[in-house]
Amino acid sequence: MSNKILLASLVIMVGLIGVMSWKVKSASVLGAATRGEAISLFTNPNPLRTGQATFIIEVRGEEGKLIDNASVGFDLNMTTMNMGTQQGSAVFQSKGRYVATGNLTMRGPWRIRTKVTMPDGSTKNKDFVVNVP
Ligand SMILES: [Cu+2]
Repeated sequence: MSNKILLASLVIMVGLIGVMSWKVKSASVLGAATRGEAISLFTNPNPLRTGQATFIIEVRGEEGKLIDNASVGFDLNMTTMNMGTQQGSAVFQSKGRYVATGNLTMRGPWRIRTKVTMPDGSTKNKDFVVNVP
């Protein structure tokens, strides 16, 4: 094999590995995980199904630091019709994660609205739309 072909194959392999690792990182997180302040949502089960579901809300502050002393409120309803709003406070678990539960009584699109009060008193809201197949 010539050096040029070897070099070309190496470049392609490194490129492929880069694309693959990017896909793995972005697979399970709903909502952008950025280096700065961010609210992310994980669900259990994933994918969702009708019935009880657990919503894990992860809160990051500046420079992506996990925030343990926030206060996290949520409400839950369908986007396409009013099913009655389920709401409450998510309970702190660990490492910037707060847990809420809800009852997904129907298939279709549901909106989880989060209301986060950071330790410094500033507030951040973020909505997530999830589908129950
Ligand atoms: Cu409905």
